[in-house]
Amino acid sequence: MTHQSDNKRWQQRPEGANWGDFGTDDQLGRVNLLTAEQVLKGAREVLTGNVFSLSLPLDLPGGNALNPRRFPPRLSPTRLDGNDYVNFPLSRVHEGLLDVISDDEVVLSLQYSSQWDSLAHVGALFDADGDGHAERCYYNGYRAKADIQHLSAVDGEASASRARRLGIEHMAVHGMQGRGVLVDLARVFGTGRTLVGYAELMHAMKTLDVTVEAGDMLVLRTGFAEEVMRMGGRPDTTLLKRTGAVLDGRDDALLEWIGDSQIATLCADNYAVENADHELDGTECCKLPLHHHCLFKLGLPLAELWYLGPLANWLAAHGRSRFMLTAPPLRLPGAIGSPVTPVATV
Ligand code: UVW
Repeated sequence: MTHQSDNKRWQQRPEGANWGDFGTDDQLGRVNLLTAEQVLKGAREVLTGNVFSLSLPLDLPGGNALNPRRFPPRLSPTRLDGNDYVNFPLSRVHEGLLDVISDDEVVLSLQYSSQWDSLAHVGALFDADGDGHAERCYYNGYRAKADIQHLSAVDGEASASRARRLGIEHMAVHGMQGRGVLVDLARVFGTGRTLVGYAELMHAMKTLDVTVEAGDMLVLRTGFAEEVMRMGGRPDTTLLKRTGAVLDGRDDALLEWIGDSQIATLCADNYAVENADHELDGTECCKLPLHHHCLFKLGLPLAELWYLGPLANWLAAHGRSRFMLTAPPLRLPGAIGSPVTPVATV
């Protein structure tokens, strides 16, 4: 069943989608639920002033083991007139000057390590016009061709991409601050691979006595990033595929709960949040059904590979699950994802 509309961008929206609910031209989706009230709720969780950085070092996991398209950052000096600007003595240019200057740049896969997915990351083929013709669409009916541009390489130039709509900068400008709620799946299920559907998530929340409310930033600790950290840049892919809980994006009840819960964001310490390793049997709509549901249908940003161990251990030791979470991505116009250094204050 679809929602009919005279919306200028789409005539029908996917089943279970919230397109239009935050406005015709909305580009924030569930991030709209990170209101001033949510920030105050987060601030009320600040009782000790202790701060936890939730980022892995951005050159981990190491190599391209988790995703063959993504490589560790490569730092290099900026250059001027043929000179590398690292330990550059200005006396070379102006005699007598004492200054020594270092300055660098980076080539970075934006979703290599601790990261946000913007709403431009995963779309779907969908007949938004209701004319029997499926097109490449993203959240709120934005279209691939006009809105998430891919400029192919011409005349030896590198190809370019630019999200004219739904780019990460919208999340950066909003601030990405609110009340974080941690569900420590590793504490309940251990650090071996466990598929977590609705029943398992509810069991974990009940066991840990965690309540999630509308507007919360849900944070799942599985132990995956801690294993990545232990591997110190030499990831053992076989072991990592057996490490930690992953959400079961094929579980409709789980997807329905994510829809009903009105959480603002879904953050995890693992790769992909959901199980990305299952064999396709030809019956499924999508390779990444949780991404499809969250990013495409609900405008609900996903975060991956956050480093949650120290925070989770501290919260458990103090009988808590809530904290103030501040996690702005880079304000990089047109980017599809972003590295992030989230900060939890307790
Ligand atoms: C993929 O392409 C698998 O993306 P993500 O890092 O969001 O899981």
